[in-house]
Amino acid sequence: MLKDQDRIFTNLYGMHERTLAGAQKRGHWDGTAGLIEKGRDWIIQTMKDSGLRGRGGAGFPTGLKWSFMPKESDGRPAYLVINADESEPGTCKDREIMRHDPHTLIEGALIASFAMNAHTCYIYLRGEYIREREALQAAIDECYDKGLLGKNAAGSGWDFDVFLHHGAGAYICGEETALIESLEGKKGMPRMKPPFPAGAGLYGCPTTVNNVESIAVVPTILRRGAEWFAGFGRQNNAGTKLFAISGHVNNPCVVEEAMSISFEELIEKHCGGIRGGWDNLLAVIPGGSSVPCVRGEKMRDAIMDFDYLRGELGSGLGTAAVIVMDKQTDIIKAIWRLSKFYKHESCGQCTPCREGTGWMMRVMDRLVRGEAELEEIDMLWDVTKQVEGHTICALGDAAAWPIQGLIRNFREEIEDRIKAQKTGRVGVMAAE
Ligand code: L3W
Ligand code: SF4
Repeated sequence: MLKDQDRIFTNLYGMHERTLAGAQKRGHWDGTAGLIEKGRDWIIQTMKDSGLRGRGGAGFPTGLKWSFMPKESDGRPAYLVINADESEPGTCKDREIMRHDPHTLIEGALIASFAMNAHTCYIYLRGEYIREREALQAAIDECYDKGLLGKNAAGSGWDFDVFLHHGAGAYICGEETALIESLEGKKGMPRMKPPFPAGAGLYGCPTTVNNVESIAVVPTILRRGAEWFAGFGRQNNAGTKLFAISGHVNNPCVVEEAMSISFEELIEKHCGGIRGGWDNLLAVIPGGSSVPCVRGEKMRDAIMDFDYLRGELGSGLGTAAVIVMDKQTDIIKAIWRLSKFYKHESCGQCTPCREGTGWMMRVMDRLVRGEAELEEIDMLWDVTKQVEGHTICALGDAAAWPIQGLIRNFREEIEDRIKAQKTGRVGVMAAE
């Protein structure tokens, strides 16, 4: 279990003051100008050496991403955009940072922006995050008052401004290019990549979009050293990580732990175990709704990191939103509910996603009722394969993968329901 002194987020539960004075007592904004003085190359190299991989779902190496930004300005301004649109079902970790530890994020934004030659940072907040906006804005105002933002921010010689931008509740605006479109005042529709935002992002300028947690950990990594951070977790899966555990555990929570902790330890140490005991565990979605579910038996010894969950279990760490389902769950209905979500959130600009999400949801609807033919299971699998990898953004994949996980892991349950329906043995709950 991670020791208290190794936690980056020291106020996750709001037990301490979230004000500037409180944050400074906990070590934030300590020697910020000194870190900046060490220069861009040092900052980016330290981030690379730390092994930090993006905390928004894709796990792309943060230092490498920063290095894609032009070293010298070509006349265009550069931007840092912080993705605080946290909308992935099950995911509520960035919310805790913004509510209780907003200064970690603002200090990180200054350092990261300096490293990428950006004088401006936009924080794009999910529409429903009202309290988080208030907490962040209060922290930003305090920083301007004390000279930590604005001209010569924190005495670093770097002029730096931060603006909050509130979304309007569309999941797709968490996709980085849809977010950029929305920030520009347009409808939030993903762009084709390449070009990647580092080449042409906000207003056609070099832009890096990073998740809240990715930026909030930066000051501590630089203060404590790349080696310290890289010392947690397994190779290629470094650091500490926020896990948001929900569902059928005795104590759902958001907790910072070492990457690569075992699932069993995570649940036993922080969540008081599975509701009804381990024998009652049916399934787990280990990384937010976009990754495939895994059968409970396979999860107990699972290692909670990018490579294990993807390589060994065909799932993923995603946003590290761990959704636990016990044997009282109708797993077919649970995945149908996700299908409904993705159909609703598809922006509709590419055919496989616009049409495919509707198709998948309608077949899922019949599987929930058992009112389908057995062959339709394979047909549904084929449809997911037609969608996966054939769309502009990852929402298409995200709609396909949960269904693939269901068919891979719970085929027998789907078949049993269809057979039971045919023999009139079951009145199955309707998908509403
Ligand atoms: C320059 C290259 N930049 C990649 C950058 C790219 C992006 C990052 C990762 O989707 C996933 C998705 C969701 N030159 C580059 C380059 N980049 N190659 O690296 O890119 P990518 O394409 O791997 O992922 P993505 O499009 O950012 C994110 C999954 O995360 N997810 C997340 C859901 C929701 C939330 C939330 O609510 N906060 O994050 C969960 O699994 O499905 O697969 O910046 O520009 N050659
Ligand atoms: Fe829009 Fe879906 Fe295409 Fe993404 S995959 S661009 S959400 S239609």
